[in-house]
Amino acid sequence: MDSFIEAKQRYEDLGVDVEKALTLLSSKAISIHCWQGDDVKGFENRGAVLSGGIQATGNYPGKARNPEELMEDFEKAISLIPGKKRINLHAIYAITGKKMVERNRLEPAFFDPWIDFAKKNHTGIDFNPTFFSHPMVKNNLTLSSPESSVRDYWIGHGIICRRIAAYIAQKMNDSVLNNLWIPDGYKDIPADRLGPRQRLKDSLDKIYAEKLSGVIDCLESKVFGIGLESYTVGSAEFYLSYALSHPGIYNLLDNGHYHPTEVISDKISSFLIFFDKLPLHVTRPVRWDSDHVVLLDDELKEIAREIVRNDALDKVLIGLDYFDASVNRIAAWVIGTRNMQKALLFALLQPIEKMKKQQDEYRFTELMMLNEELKTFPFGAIWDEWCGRENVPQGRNWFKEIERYEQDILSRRN
Ligand code: RNT
Ligand code: ZN
Repeated sequence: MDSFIEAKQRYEDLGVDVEKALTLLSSKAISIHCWQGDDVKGFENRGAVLSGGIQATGNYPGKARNPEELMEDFEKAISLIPGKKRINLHAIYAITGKKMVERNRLEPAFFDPWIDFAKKNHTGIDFNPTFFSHPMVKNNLTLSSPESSVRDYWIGHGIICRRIAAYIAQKMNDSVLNNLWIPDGYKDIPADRLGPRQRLKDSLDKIYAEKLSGVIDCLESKVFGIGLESYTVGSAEFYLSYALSHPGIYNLLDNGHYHPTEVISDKISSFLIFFDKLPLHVTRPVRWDSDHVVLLDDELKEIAREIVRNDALDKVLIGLDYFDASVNRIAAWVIGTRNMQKALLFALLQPIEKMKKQQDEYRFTELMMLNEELKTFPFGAIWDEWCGRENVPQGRNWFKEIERYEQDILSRRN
């Protein structure tokens, strides 16, 4: 018997509608971050190194060196990933030709090649201003700097990036998530915690003053960065409070931005009660915010279960955020994105109503049993079927394409 039919029967015996699960999975877009392709370097060519307390470690050969190579690599990755996709851009990926353009002078047209790329590949686009890897980041400070010239520079960048996002939204006839993350913080115990946060609030008010259509604004908090271990201006409480007091601005959860034993799966339901959208950065922190490639681990499955069982596939905007330079970068995209989708499928194949009922009727033993049995259900056969229907390689067959691409294209770069 066909292994899909057999697997489907097992799930249907539990009351799970497998066809409905596959339809829902096909309709959920994952926003794939362009910065995995070149270790968060971008195209500015100002010789700046990655700053802001984040780090891409490793030196796997063949990284993309220019827009053409990054797009070529991205296209390869996209061809091996099933389902709906969005591409997530950062301002430093502006295509300015040979011109060196200041971040507060970026023009929407610098993103036209990306718009063409997205249309050709049938993806959406998301956007991020870049507040790091730049000489105007003074002492790791941007929007909260005590120097008004520094703040003004970055406010200008924030304003222009929202306009770029609005331009992309209009050209794509789709909304664009515009996520703001700043590195601002201190290595050692600050003498003043309030001042920087007050200045950040004032800067944000200026950035968000303009009403724009098509842009979904969000703010990303953090607990610490490398070299910024003692204090982060844009903390979880700061941005949550800002978002709650500014309708239309959302709080993004990056699962690498909390204490090591703190998980975001438990936070999702609370956000869903108070916000109509919840953007995520899905990553894998290993001991710190290391941004390892997303694996199909327990927390990823729990995040997916929270999204699915709370009927929040439309509300939770899933974006990925990792940058591993120690492995084939295209494979990193494919593995991480497919894992996010596997986790969603795993969640979609759970008899949710049955399990909620078990909880409400205090049948905890039965719930524990079912949860454990589901772990060894024939999930792989359903996954392979979906990949086949989506016209991408099944199982590990996609890796042959990576090997060929590495040999034909990546090995020629140095
Ligand atoms: C940094 C944040 C942020 C960046 C990207 C490149 O800790 O997670 O989202 O990773 O903007
Ligand atoms: Zn992030």
